Amino acid sequence: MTKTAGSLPWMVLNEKMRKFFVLISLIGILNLYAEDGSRLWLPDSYQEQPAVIQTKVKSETVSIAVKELESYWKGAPVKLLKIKDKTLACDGFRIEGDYDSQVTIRAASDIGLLYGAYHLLRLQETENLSQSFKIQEQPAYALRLLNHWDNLDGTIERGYAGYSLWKWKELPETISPRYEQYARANASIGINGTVLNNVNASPDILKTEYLQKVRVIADVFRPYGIKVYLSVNMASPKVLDDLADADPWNPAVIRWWKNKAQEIYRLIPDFGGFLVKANSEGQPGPQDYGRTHADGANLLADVLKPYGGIVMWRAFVYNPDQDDRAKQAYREFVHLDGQFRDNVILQVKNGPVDFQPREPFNPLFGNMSQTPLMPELQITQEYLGFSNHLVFLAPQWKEFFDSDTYCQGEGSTVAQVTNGSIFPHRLTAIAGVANTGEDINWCGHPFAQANWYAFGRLAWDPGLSSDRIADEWLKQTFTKEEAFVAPARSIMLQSWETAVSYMMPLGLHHQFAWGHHYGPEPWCDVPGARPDWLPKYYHQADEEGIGFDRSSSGSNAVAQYFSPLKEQFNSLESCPEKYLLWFHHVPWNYPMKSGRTLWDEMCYHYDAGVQQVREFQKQWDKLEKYVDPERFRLVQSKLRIQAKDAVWWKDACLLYFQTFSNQVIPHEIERPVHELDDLMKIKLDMKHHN
Ligand code: BDP
Repeated sequence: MTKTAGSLPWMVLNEKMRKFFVLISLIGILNLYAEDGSRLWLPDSYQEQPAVIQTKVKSETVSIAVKELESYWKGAPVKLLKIKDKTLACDGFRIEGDYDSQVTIRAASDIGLLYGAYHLLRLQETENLSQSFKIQEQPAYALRLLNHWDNLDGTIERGYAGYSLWKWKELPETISPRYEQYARANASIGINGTVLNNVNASPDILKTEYLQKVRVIADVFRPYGIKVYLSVNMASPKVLDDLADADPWNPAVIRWWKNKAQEIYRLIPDFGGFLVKANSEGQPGPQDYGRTHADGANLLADVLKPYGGIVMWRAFVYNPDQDDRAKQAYREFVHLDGQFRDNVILQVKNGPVDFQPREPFNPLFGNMSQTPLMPELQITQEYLGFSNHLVFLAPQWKEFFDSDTYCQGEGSTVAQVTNGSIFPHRLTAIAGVANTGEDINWCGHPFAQANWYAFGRLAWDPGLSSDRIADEWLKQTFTKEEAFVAPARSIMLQSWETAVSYMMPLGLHHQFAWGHHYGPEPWCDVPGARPDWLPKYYHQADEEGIGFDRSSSGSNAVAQYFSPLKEQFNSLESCPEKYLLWFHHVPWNYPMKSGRTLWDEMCYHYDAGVQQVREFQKQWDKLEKYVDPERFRLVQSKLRIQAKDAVWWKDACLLYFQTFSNQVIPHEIERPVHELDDLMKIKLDMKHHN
């Protein structure tokens, strides 16, 4: 549009026309400005004539619902009704009506009305709403949380979108406008809680000075239905107030936490609770004093209980002296089942190792019937190309939610064992490690926003398909034009498998460069390093073959799964190929289902990954006319990085593993363009990412 106006010969235009075109150009510029990605998926086209919205409910939350609908709803008058209805418990809502005559949103709570309003706007942007409609929605998990790994100095552990959104130095006096924008974005997808600080928690967060800052953030978030939680360091009483120890059984320690809880709730009456990483990767914890995880969690649970707070105790634990890191969480936690207070929930990463490109589900799911478990997913792409690679994570999370644990026979999926339907726990929750930062577009890569969006939507309803989520996100974020949406959606839906192929196909895992986890370093050897932090520990490549033997003849991690899964994973023949090298050490010449040998199959996977990224580039370039130049170019240049990185991954892994397999790379596939020696010299300077 601006191009046409700009290319007209100015000299021939009269004054009126000139003004008109100046105006059009300005609108064009403003539009472009608006497409810096800061808008996220939220509606932006204000209407001159506000929609008619009726309600008798008076609250800040409902005022937001009214304002959003007045500004963006283009259909018939909307009524917001608060009703008593058991089928609408929690945050649910019902929407009935007709786009052209009358729409009614009913909910049992104010936040339910706000969620209903956002849902209605989402439908307007993504569906054809001319018919009458009736929708009822209820979230699967009661608590839907983001975890920020943000440090108090403004850096973010594993953050790839700039510094933290939380401006600790400016608070409590200065309130960044982004706090409210953040709350609005989260509320629009049903997220209702946020842990503000890193799980590797600084004790300082519990100082009065910081709590006053936290209070200000909590005040901004409250009308959007978002509760604030904090990560706490178990050594806090010792570090902050010189107590002799931090033993959870020490009465002075108990008193300290009691007083702290009281102070917090005086400032923030609806404070959500604590998230704890204890006795993991060097963090202090109850085991330092011979106590168990349950002792530590229960201490905190007891002090939070009178105020309705909860404890999210992480099960991410492993020690270098164990034979298999993947087994440890199960070993440390299953025997504690039944020992936790009812306001404790265990937060468990989706897989048994650590957010790898692909992992089987963590066997703790389904194995602790007396204790609520909450899945922890990683939205930030620590192990998937940071904010450089386009990787849509909904398919990864769907694979996890839909995995059958068999804990109560067939059909006991991870989603069902965690959402309260198989084990009827009152407390149900889910967390995602956030990918936001102060970058103007929030997440670094324009498509990384889709992962924030997908997390919220799946936390609300894990039954939604990846396809539907991609479709919704694209239509709201870019355009509804099918000629754009269909190919862009297809890129998104393939992108995770693609990344798995060029990084770690067939169950390979943790082949990352030391520390920052960006590129490949399967050869990595750091003198004195913990063995379980080195790729060799995981790939176990030798002249015979490759892969970690977790079968009954190896570490026997398979035994932690229910039958028939354990038998299926245990046998080389029945183990799904996508997990093959996770569970087995497989000979290079092992015949795969395709008829190729394992070595050839690996080569084909790496190559397919590279070819797919090239295909994404071609597809994206064809979409130029549908996308504003700013986002188009940013995605284009990120895809170039991704294509280069994919070749880097392929060459590094194949050339290195070839030194064991001693076999040729099949002649049909693209030849390496690097020398292994050169790749082995690469040392990225990634200080900020560590
Ligand atoms: C690993 C990250 C590390 C985190 C840790 C955790 O590399 O930065 O602190 O997980 O979740 O994935 O505690």
